[in-house]
Amino acid sequence: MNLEQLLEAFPHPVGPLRILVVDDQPVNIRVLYEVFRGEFEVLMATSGEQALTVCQEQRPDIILLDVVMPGISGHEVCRRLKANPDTRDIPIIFVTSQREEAEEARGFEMGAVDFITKPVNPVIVSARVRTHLALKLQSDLLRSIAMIDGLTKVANRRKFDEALAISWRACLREGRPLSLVLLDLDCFKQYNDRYGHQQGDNCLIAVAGALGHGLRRPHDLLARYGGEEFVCILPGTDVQGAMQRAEVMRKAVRALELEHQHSTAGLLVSISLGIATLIPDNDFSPESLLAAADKQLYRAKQEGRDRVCA
Ligand code: GH3
Ligand code: MG
Ligand code: MG
Ligand code: MG
Repeated sequence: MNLEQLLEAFPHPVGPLRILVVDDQPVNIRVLYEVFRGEFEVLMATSGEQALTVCQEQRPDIILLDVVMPGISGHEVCRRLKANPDTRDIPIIFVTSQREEAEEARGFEMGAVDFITKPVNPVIVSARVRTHLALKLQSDLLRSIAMIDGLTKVANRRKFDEALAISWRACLREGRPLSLVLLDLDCFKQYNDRYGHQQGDNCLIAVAGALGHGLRRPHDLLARYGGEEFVCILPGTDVQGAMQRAEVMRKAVRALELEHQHSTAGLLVSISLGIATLIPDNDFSPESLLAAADKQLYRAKQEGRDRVCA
C-alpha cells in the first residue's frame, strides 16, 4: 500500500504526520519546509541539541537530518536516537552535501533508512519521504496488531508477557509492590450452551469493556489471558489498592446486567477474581506471582464465585 491508501484505511491517530527537518542553515530548512508544508506538520531544528529535544517531546514520524552541524553532528544525533528505545524506530534520512560513497555507507551503518544529497530535488525528496513513512506506518500497524486480542481489542497474551516482564523489572528496581488480578467468567460454559457461542463472544467483548473501569494509572494493563480469562497488571499498587480495583471490576461486570439463567452465582453474568501482590526480588519470578493469583482465583470459585480473593 502507498501512503494515501494506508492513511485512508488506518487513519493516523493523532492528526497529521509530523516530519522533523534538521539543518544548521535556515535556508535549507526553508526549501524542505516548502516541499512538505501542505501535507505534513513540519517541525524544525537548527542544531543537533534542538533536534534531540524535539524528538523527545514531539515524537516526529520521520526525520530529515543534516550531517555537518556545529555542536552535535547529525551522526551523533542519529546514534543517540537509535540508542533510546523511545526514539529508535523513527526513520532517519540523512540530507547532506557530502557526496562520497563512504559517507553514504556510514549513514546506513548508523541506522539511517536513506541518504539524500543537497541541493535536494523536491520531487525525489518527497517520494522518498512518502515511501519511508508508508513503511513506518505499516510496521507500527503490524506491531500493534500483534499485541492486540482480535475479539475484545484489549492486549493479548504476548503483550501481557512483555508488559509483566517490564513491570517486574521496574518494581524490582524501585522497591515497589506489583499486583496482578487474574479473573475468569463464572459458568461460562453454560452461558455458551444456553445463549450460543456468538452471544458468548459478545459477552466477552462487553466484559472486557467493563473491566477497563478498574484501570487508573498509565502503566496499568488489562489483557486477555486466554479463553474467558483476563488479567490486570497493576505496578506500584499494594494489595489493598488491588482489592479496590478488583471490586470495581466485579461490580462493573454485574452492572452490565447481562442475563445468565444458568449461572450458579446469580442470574447475571459475573466474574471471580484472584489477587497476588509482592515486592519483586530475585527470590521470586513473575511466574510465581501469576501462580499465586491463580490460586486465589481458584479459591474465589470454590467459595461461590462472583467475588474477590487475595
Ligand atoms: P467456572 O465458573 O468454574 O469458570 O466455569 P466455566 O464454565 O466458566 O468453566 P471454564 O472456565 O472451564 O470454561 C471456559 C469456557 O469458556 C469454555 C469455553 O467454551 C468458553 N470460551 C473460551 N473462550 C471463548 C471464546 O472466545 N468465545 C466463547 N464464546 N466462549 C469461549
Ligand atoms: Mg549543515
Ligand atoms: Mg476459564
Ligand atoms: Mg470460567
